[in-house]
Amino acid sequence: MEENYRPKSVETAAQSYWEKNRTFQVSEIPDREKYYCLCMFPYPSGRLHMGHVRNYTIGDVISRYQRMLGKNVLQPMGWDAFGLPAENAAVENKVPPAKWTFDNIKYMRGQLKQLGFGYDWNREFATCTPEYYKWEQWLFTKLYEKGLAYKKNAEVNWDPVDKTVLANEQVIDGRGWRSGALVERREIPQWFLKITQYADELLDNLEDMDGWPEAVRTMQRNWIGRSEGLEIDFEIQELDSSIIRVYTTRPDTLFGVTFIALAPGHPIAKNIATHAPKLSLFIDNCLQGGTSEADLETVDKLGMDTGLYAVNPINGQKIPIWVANFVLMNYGTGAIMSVPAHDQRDFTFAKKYNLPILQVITPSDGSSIDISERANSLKGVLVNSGRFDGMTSQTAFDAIAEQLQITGKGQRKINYRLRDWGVSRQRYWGAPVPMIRTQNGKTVPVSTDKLPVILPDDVELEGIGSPLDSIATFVETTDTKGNPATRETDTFDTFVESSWYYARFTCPDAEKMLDERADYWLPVDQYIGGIEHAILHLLYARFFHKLMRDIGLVESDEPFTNLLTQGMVLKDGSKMSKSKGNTVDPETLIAQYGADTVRLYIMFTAPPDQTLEWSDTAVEGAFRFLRRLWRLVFRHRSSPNRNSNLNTSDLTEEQKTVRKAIHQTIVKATDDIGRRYTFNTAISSIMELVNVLQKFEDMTPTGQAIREEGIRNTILLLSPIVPHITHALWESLDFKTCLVDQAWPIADESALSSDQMELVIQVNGKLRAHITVASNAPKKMIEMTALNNKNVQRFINGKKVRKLIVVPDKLVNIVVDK
Ligand code: ANZ
Repeated sequence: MEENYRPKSVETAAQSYWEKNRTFQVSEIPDREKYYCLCMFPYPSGRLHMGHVRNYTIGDVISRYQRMLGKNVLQPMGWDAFGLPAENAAVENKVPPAKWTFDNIKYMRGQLKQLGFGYDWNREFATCTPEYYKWEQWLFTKLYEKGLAYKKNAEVNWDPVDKTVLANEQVIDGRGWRSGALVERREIPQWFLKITQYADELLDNLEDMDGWPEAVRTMQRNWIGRSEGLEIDFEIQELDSSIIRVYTTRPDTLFGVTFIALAPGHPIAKNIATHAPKLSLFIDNCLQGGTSEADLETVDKLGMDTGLYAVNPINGQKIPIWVANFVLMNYGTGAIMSVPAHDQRDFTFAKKYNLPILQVITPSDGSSIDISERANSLKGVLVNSGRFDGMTSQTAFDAIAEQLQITGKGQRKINYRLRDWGVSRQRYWGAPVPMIRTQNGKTVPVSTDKLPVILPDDVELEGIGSPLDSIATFVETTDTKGNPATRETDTFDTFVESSWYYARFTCPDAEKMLDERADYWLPVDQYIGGIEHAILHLLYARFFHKLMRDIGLVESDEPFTNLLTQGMVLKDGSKMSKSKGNTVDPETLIAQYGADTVRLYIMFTAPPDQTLEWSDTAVEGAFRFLRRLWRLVFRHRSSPNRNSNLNTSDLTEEQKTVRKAIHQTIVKATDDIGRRYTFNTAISSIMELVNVLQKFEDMTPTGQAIREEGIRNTILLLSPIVPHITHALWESLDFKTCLVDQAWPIADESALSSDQMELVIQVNGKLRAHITVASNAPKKMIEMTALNNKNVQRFINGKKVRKLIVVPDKLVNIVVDK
C-alpha cells in the first residue's frame, strides 16, 4: 500500500479487477431475490454532464447497496440513440448521423467506465441499431393488426423554408428555430398509437403506485385528464337541421350560456367562412403559430362573430355563434357553450367583446358572489334556471342530463385530455415505420419475415426535408405478392425506443422482442431519472408495458415499482447549461480528484430528490476526507494485534464509547441508505466515525482490534459510494476476499449502549441460553436476539412460536408447539 492516496492508480486497479472478474455480469438465478435498478439512459450527445453523473451515481450507490444485501442485482446501461441532434450535427459538420452517434457513444462509454459504475456491460445496446428497432417495428405491425395503430390527418408545425415538420419546442415565438420563418400549421397524414384505449387503466393503476412520488402521479392524472360531462346539441337557427354539438362538464350552468364558441378549425366555422371573407381571413390567422395547448393558453383571446344564432335546447333562447382562438379543435367536440359568469376564459372573452354575463349559480351557504371582475367557477345552487332553481349543481347535472336525454338533445360523455400518441416523424434519423403502400393504394404492414426495415445510414443531410423520400432503393419495394409498392418514409418518434428499453435490457440478445427472462427481472425495482420525464416518457413506457402484456410478452401490469426523480444540479442558482456557460465538466474533475471524490461530493451535498448547488470548495472537502481515510488505514495496517479476537466483556469506558460509535453509525447509515435514501446524512455520520477513530489512540491489543472493527465497517459502509478507494483499502488489510462480495454490516446491538444486561432465555419453561443486550434495548430487539440465539434455535427446532414473554431485566420465555 502506498502511503499517499493516488486516485488514478487506485481507480484503474479497481476497475480492471471488476472487469476481469466480470463482477457485474448477472444472469437469472430463480431462487435468489432479484433487484433491477435502472437509471434513465442517456442520449449520446457527446459528453456526460453533471446531471448524468448525479443520476448514475445515485443508481450505482443503490445497486451496490442492494448487492451487499445479497440480492441478484441487475444494473444495465445503453443509449437512446435516435433523435434530432444527430441530424443537426450532420448538417453542420457533414458527418452522417450514424457516425456522429457511435463516436459519441464510444466517448461517453469511456466516461461512464471512469466513474466506476457497476453496469453489466454485456447488455449494452444503442436503440439506433436494427437489432433493437426491429422489435418495435414488429410490435407496431401487431398493433396495426389489432387496430391499436392507425393513420389519420393531424396538424403539425410546418417550417416553409426548411420544408420540415417542427417539434413544439422547435417553434420559438411562432417561428422555426433555425430558419426563423413563420411557422404554418399543416394537416398531414400521420401514424398514431391508441393510448386512449388504455386511459382508464393508466389512470386507475396510479392509485396503487405508492413507490412513485405523489407529484408525478398527480401530473400523470392531470395529463390523462378524465372528465365527466355532457355533449349537448344546439340547433343553428338559420341553417335548418344543422347542429353544433358542445362538450361541457358543467351542464348545471346551461341557463347561463350567452354565446357559442367554435374552434377556428371547426368544420362549421370553415363552412360559414366560405361565404364570409373576413371570417375566412380570421381563421387563417388563427391557424398560424404553434399548435400546443400551452401556446393557446398564452395567446390573446381573439374571436369573431359569425352573425348566426344557436338555440339553447333547455329554454329555446337565441344565442350568437362566435369563432374563438381559445377553443381547441382536438378536445371534446371543438365547440363550447360559453358561460362567462362561471368560466374565466369565457369571462375574459365576454368582457372583451361585450357579450352578456349571466349568473346562474350561487353559493350553497347563502352568501353572495361578485362577478363584476372575474368569473366564479365554484359549484353551488342554481338560480335564474327555471324549474331547476334551488337544485345543487350535482342534482341539476343529473336532472338536466336526464331531460336532454329524453328530448334527444344531449348525452353523458366521459372525455380525456389524453390524445392518441402521434408517433410519426417526418425525419431521417429514426426507426422507419414498417408500412408500405401497394399499387392499388392500400397501406399494409411489412410482413414479419421482411423485418427489420433498415434505415440507410450513408446519407448526406442538407437540412431540407427528409432524405428518405429521395432514396429510391429505400422507397421502392414490393408487396407480399411481389408487386411494386412504396415504403412509408416517416420514422418513429424517439419516445418509442425509450418506451421499452428497460424491458429489452433483461434479454438484449433475444430472438424475439422479449423472452422469459423479462418476467424474472421485471418490473424494475428502482427507476431513477429527471423530473422532466414525469409525464411523457413515463406514461408511454407504462403504456408500452401494457401493450407488451396484452401481446403475451410480460406478466406484470406496470414497469417501474419505485421511482426516484433526482433534483437538478445548479450553479450560481441556475441550472447548469451550455447556453448559460455555467457547466462543470465531470471529466476535468475526475482528472483532478478522481471519480470517488466526484461521487462522494455528489452524494454528500444534497438528498437525491433535491437540487444540488455546486461548490468547488466542497469538492475539495470531499477529496480531503478520502485522503484522511487513506491515512487512517495506512497507519493502522501495521498494528500487530489488529486481527486479534475482540473480547467485549471487559472494555474500558473509551473502548465502549468507540464501539458504540461504530455500531450506531451502522444503524444510522443502514436506515439512511436503505430506507430514507438520505445518503448525505449517512455520509456525514460516517465522517464523524472516522473522526472518532482518528482520535482513538489506544494501542492495547483490544484497542487495535476495535480500531480494526471500526475501519472495516467504515470501508463497508462507504463502499457503495466510493467503491474504488474502499476496494484498495480493503485489499490493503490483507483480506482474502474481495470487497464487492461482502455483505452489508449488521450492528452489534450490545455495543449500542455502554450499559448492558444479561437475560435468561427459556424455551417452554426450560433454561436454554443467556444473552447480553443493551440495557435500553427495545422489546422487539430483545425478542429478535433471543430467537436468533443458536441454542434457542436448536430447541425451537422449526416449530411455531406460540408466545413470547419478555420479563424486563430478567428473562425471555418462548413457548412453542410441543
Ligand atoms: C360550460 C362551462 C361552464 C364549462 C362553466 C366550464 C365551466 P375539462 O374538465 O378539461 O374536460 N371546453 C370543452 N371543450 C373545449 C375545447 N375544445 N376547447 C376549450 N375548452 C373546452 O373541461 C371541460 C370544460 O372545458 C367544458 O365545460 C368547456 O367549458 C371547456 F362554468 O362548458 B365548460
